[in-house]
Amino acid sequence: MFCYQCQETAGCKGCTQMGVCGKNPEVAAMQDLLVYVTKGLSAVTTRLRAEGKKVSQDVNHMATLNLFITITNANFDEEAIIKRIFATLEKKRELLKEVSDTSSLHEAAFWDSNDRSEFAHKAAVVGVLATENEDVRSLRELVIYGLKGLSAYSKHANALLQDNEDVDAFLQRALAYTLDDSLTVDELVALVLETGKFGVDGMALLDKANTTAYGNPEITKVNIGVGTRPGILISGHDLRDMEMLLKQTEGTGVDVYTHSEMLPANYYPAFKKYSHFVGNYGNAWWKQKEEFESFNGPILMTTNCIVPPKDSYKDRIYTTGSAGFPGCKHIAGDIGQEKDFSEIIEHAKRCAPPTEIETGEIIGGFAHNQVFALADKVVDAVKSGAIKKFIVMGGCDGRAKSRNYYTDFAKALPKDTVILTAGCAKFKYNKLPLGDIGGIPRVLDAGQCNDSYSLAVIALKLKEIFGLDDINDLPIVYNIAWYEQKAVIVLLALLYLGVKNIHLGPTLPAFLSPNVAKVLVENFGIAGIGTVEDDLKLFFGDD
Ligand code: FSO
Ligand code: SF4
Repeated sequence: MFCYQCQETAGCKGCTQMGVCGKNPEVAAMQDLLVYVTKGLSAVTTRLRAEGKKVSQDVNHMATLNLFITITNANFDEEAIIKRIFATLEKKRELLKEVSDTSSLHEAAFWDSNDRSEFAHKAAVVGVLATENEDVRSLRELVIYGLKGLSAYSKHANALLQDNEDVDAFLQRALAYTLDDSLTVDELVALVLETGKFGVDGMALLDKANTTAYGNPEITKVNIGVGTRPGILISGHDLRDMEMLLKQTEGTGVDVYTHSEMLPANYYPAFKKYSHFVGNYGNAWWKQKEEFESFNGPILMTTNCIVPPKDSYKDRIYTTGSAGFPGCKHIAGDIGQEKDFSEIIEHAKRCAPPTEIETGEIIGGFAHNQVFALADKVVDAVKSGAIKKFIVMGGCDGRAKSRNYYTDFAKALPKDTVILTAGCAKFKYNKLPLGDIGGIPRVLDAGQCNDSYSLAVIALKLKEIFGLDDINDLPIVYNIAWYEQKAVIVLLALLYLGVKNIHLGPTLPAFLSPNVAKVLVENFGIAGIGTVEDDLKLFFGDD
């Protein structure tokens, strides 16, 4: 196997024996093949569109779910992945018949097999290392990882019956381009930026889907303690699953708690009305081994990040959507269908209530609409000098000890600074007593990693209010933590919006070749992180 798509990749180079995430070589191979057949499908759909033919939403959804399944920590179930490969090949076979001119289509458009014993052999020659030139490989993978993140966000919007054909058409076109040996390095760099553009569109689509369905996030104090009744813990990012779970648990005597990236569900008006929605339990994804144990009840994983479960609680894990783990029950349900969570609810009734691990409250809900409502206050604080700078510290959390940097950095920040965050990175500092500035909390949490879109919208609004020409003239600096491929699309979206000098940590991606890293450094000022002391000097000078 060879996989280097996430920040925790072995030795900052690549996982070759076994994934640090727990992905084994067999699953890695089937994920490589699923990406390859999705590229083939995309080559066919891209040709169909060029011929003026329509591609159905079902096919768009197939492409996005396939990529989503291959995101870090989402799906470890080899059999489920093999089923997706067969379904994709079948769909590709059908669509290929509709293509008038198949000349010059890549081999991936034609590759087919009804025999799963051929899959491992094919997977071995179509993985990441199939591209020999390391710069071309780096750029192709940068695009593919961005597209994986975009697929995840698209899928969540699709679940709320929102689609954007332009985003899907781009996604498939870009994926097909990663097969194309005639593309120059400059063309691939342009494709990277175009991916960022569609990243903005994809996040905007999801923002619209979420806020249309559930209202605008609002300032909320979230309980982090526990109740006395059995509970279900819901993790991942899918708000439609959250809605179905809340509805189906109502009046059953079972409470609902969010975990990790589902925390922001607490900020939505539509979810607040459920009195059995108790609050958030625990921290970021990587602490689940301890926290799932002490939760005592069943856990529903709606997306990544799954840590291979311990036997002691494995029978309490359920997956749905893109998520999967062998031996854990998967709850089916396509877009537009009501999922049946009754088995999880019955399971919860047999369990003890959660063991309390924390008490108190955390505050969040600072997505664009809420921040705009506070705009006068924020602008006054900036004008008066009460707020000197905003630091965007969104992104992901992870196991690496080096990530304690973010806790130390947050603690050491000057008291006249405000952290803007989104994604699970916040768990490194959202329980610190950082206080407020004239009533404005010093950590403003917009929501999930996709709500980084809100941070961009806020930045653009501030630029307008202050009458600036350049987003980089705002008193905002970027010190972002990344882990998996959703963070890649967020990064590409920020680059597309013209944001410069983003610091990315705790390490730079292994998939950036030295030359590609140089392009990012020279054109966008991308940099890694140093020590807290050095970085504070860098960001704040002698202020
Ligand atoms: Fe975190 Fe996992 Fe949301 Fe990621 S829970 S790491 S960037 O899936 O998507 O922030
Ligand atoms: Fe390794 Fe990350 Fe790939 Fe898992 S997703 S195999 S940890 S690079």
